[in-house]
Amino acid sequence: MAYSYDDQNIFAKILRGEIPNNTVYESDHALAFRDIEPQAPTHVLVIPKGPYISFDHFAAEASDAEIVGYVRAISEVCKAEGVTLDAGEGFRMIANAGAHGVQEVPHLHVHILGGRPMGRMVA
Ligand code: DGP
Repeated sequence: MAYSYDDQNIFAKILRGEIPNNTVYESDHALAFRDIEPQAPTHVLVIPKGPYISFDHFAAEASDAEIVGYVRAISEVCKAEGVTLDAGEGFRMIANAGAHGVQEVPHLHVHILGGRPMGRMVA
């Protein structure tokens, strides 16, 4: 692997319970908590529990159980927040990666944003 996981990143510390967080969902493979700087009425970060920096690392190295568990966790959070197409008005998922993606925390996380109409995507 060209990149090595930094186990001192803030989300690793949250996973170890060293930093408090506003948890909304937890399973064997994933943890979800509210973003500290919310950009929308719903702004939840969903992270896998394993040491993955980005989606490409996760897809290449995680077990099938971890991948299914992570996807289901994202779905459960959307349902619990009432933003699914069945229960609400929809949402946006964003996963930033690396320097060009402007990833601040080097542990894979999906942002779930909802509760208001999003702007059009612009780079
Ligand atoms: P990104 O650019 O995708 O890496 O965004 C990282 C997000 O993490 C950003 O929206 C702010 C959030 N964040 C950073 N530090 C903390 C923290 O200590 N707790 C929580 N809940 N969120 C954090």
